[in-house]
Amino acid sequence: MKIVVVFPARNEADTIAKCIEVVKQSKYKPEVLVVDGNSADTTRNESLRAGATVIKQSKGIYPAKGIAMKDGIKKAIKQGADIIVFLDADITNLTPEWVDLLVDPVVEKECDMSRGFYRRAAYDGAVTKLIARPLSWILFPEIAHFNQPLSGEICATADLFETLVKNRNCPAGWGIDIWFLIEAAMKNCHIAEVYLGSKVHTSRQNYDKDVIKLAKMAEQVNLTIFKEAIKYKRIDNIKRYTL
Ligand SMILES: Nc1nc2c(ncn2[C@@H]2O[C@H](COP(=O)(O)OP(=O)(O)OP(=O)(O)O)[C@@H](O)[C@H]2O)c(=O)[nH]1
Ligand SMILES: [Mg+2]
Repeated sequence: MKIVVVFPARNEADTIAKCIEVVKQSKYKPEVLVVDGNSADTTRNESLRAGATVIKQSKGIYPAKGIAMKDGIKKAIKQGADIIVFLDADITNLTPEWVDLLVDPVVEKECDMSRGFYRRAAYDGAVTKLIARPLSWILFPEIAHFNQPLSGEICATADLFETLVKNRNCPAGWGIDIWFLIEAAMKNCHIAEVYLGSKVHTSRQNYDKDVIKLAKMAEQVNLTIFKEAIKYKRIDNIKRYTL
């Protein structure tokens, strides 16, 4: 059983090497792949030094987490992956058990996809709290029970990921994480949400930059959910929800 851990990474030189070293200690002895989004820092060299394979993101648009994840899936499948695990590359308290906890239920065929959830700092997760969860409750009750519908910690069989990304509506940007969740749920996949403890990641260093980033994220997540709602005929009676 070959497990490949994929880190989409853009300017994560401070954290990526440690993340790679940590996941390599998982009981699954995964291979590690970094999809570099044209980082201006030493992300690429740090990743190679830590023993990962590095590929360059295929399209030069940013933010493009969706493109990076799609590229990662294609490459991991070429490498012979049976199971693919995505993790964010900016996590400072990652442990090997995160990989084990995400992979266990997929290996044991308890589910087709597993997703991490965690305790977060009060200021963290604004787009989750203000957009992803309320819109899920309104439009996709199938996923309303997920604590972290925008979690970037996602594990699934390579077969499932390959099927999902064949869809040409697969989003290029921040919508990808909830898109995987909605699409898998609508295919009646079994999806587990696995508790990973607390998540500490490097952000919130510059208020203005963060707000601009969150606004873009909010726009892309909204767009993804509404496109899915149209696709699954959930918003023909949207008036019902207006105040
Ligand atoms: N290749 C690639 N990776 C990206 C891109 N945008 C984000 N990432 C990576 O995707 C992961 C999640 O991005 P973050 O910026 O941490 O997103 P977030 O955790 O929702 O936001 P913060 O709260 O600011 O950390 C990180 O590993 C990023 O480096 C991109 O355009 N290309
Ligand atoms: Mg982050």
